[in-house]
This record gives sequence, C-alpha cells and structure tokens, in this order.
Amino acid sequence: MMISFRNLFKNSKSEKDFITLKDFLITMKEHGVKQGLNEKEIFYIMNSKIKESFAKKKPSVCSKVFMNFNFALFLLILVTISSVILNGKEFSLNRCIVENNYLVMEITRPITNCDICKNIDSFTVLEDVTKEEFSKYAYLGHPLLVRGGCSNWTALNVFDYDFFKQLYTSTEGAYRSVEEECQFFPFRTTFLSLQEVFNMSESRAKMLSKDEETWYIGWSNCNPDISSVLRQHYSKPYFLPDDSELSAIDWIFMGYKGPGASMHLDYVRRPSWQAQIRGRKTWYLLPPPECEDVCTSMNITVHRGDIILIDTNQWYHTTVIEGDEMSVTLGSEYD
Ligand SMILES: O=C(O)CCC(=O)C(=O)O
Ligand SMILES: [Fe+2]
Repeated sequence: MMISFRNLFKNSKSEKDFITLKDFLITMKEHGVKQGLNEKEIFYIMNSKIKESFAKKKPSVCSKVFMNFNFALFLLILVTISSVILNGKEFSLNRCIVENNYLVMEITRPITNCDICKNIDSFTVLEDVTKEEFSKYAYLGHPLLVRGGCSNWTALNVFDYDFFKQLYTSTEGAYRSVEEECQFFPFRTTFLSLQEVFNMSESRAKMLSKDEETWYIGWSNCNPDISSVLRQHYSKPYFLPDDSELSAIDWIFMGYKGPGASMHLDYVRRPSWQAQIRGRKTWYLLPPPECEDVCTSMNITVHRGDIILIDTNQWYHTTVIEGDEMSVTLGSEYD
C-alpha cells in the first residue's frame, strides 16, 4: 500500500503546522517584494528565518519525532528549491512558491474542507446576478460562472495582442518588472520572456497561416503604470462584495487553440476570478484527493464576456483553448 505524506499526517496536529509554514512563506515573500527585494534576496532571508525559527524551538521529548519530520520537510524544500535554481529554471515567488513542483505544493497545503463540493456536481452558473445574491455563493468554494459578468467592459474591444505589445514596448521598465517582480508562464512554448512573445513574427502572433505553431502564454503584471492603463478598461467585477479589494496584481493569459495550463493547484492566498475577454476556454476541475468520495470532477466552457470564479488553491485545474479565435483573459484574486 502506498502511504503519502498527507495520509500519514491526515487529522494530526501537523496539519496546523503546514498552514503556518504556508502562511509564513507567503508573508515573507510579500514583505520582501514590498521592500523592493529581488527573488534571490527574499529566498536568502526566508532560508535564514526558517533556520532561525527551527533553532529557537526547544525540542521536548514528545515532539522530537515531529521536529525531525519538520527538519526533513525543511531540507526537502531547500533541496528542491536549490535544484530548481541550479537547473537554471525560472524560480518565482509570486503565484507559486516553487513553480510546478507538485511534491512541495502537495505536502505544504492544508487539508481541504470538502464542503467546497458537497451536493454539487457542476459549476453554479449565474446570470444578471446581484451583489446580494452573489454574496450567498462568494465564499463557499463552489466553482462559479457569471455569464456576461464583464460584457460591458471596454477591455473586450481593446485588449488584444497588438494592444499589449504596444503597451509593454512603450512603457519604461515594463518588461523588467515582469522578469524581476512578476511572473511569466511559457507553458508549452519555448518563449523565455514576454519580450520574446512580442517579438514573434506577425504571422505566428496572429496565426495567419495553418503552418504556424500554436502558442499560449501567461504573465502577471505588477507594474503600476501598466495597471493604470489596464484599469481604464476593466474594473472589479460588479457582483463582488463592496469590501472585497481589487488585488494589485493582474493575470493575463493569451494564445490559441490547444492545451493551456496543465493540471495544477495554485499556492495563493485567495480565490480567483478570470474574465474571458476574447475567444473561448474550457476549464477542467478535479477535487483534491481527500475529497474524492464527496466530490466529482467538472468542466465548463467560458465565453467572451463571462467571468469564472474558482478557488484555485483547492481545485486542481487545467485549461484548453477552443476554436480558432485567440483567447485573452484577465484575472485576479478576490477576498
Ligand atoms: O487561464 C489559464 O489557462 C490558467 C489559469 C490558472 O491556472 C489560474 O488562474 O490559476
Ligand atoms: Fe492556476
């Protein structure tokens, strides 16, 4: 029988420690970014703080075994992070602490409360929803779709490849901020940066010939100059609670037909919304393994003008771009 780390510690007090470790890493990262530190500096401080906190703990007889596990976990995280750095791969502290490292993600995530899918087997689809109605669903963790939720945004007519290319090439420091503070997801392409995406041939960028290789990429924006332009064309989704803040970071995913993001779980603080600005995208969700008895997998196709809302920390998700039109989405987290 296979015993996973999670099964081993399910319902034990270690679950609490996983939450603490996750919160600790996220808080450290946020403080570092605010203070203008780069990723390597944040990583260095994180390491020394974690070491410090382990050193301060006085091992009691009954907690020795558990502390050994914590130390092993710490080593595992360090080894994994170091190997990612040594391999020269992108290591980012924004959306995922260690990108695409499912083992680290899996062992550090808290056990899901399976109420997120109790008695539901598909997305809850809302239309013309009021703020008051939406508030009944906002924090249940059920996957939601608000049909036409962004249909009045000017972004629908403005955001496209040329718009983003022009914005990023004409804004001082915009590419640098993606490299240094934000995150770039090449997915299945060989692009190394957003700048490379905007340097591809016109024919591939617009898929003008059938011979062109399809592409799909994503990035986050944390550049205030870019944000202020983007925000002239969209706003916080109208149905979100008044006290819910619009996060400073926007996520943009763009590209053509075929597989999008591969199946993953995110490592962020809050649930996410994503507005479909152009094209069509299908989302496939899987519940976390501990909820398999209660929950089912589900999928939905999001059309231009719709907004999808998912707690991507709890639902494993993957995406597929449908049709021949370019898919453009803009999203953020909500609280
Ligand atoms: O839009 C996509 O293709 C993936 C988005 C995603 O993984 C997310 O928003 O968490
Ligand atoms: Fe995700």
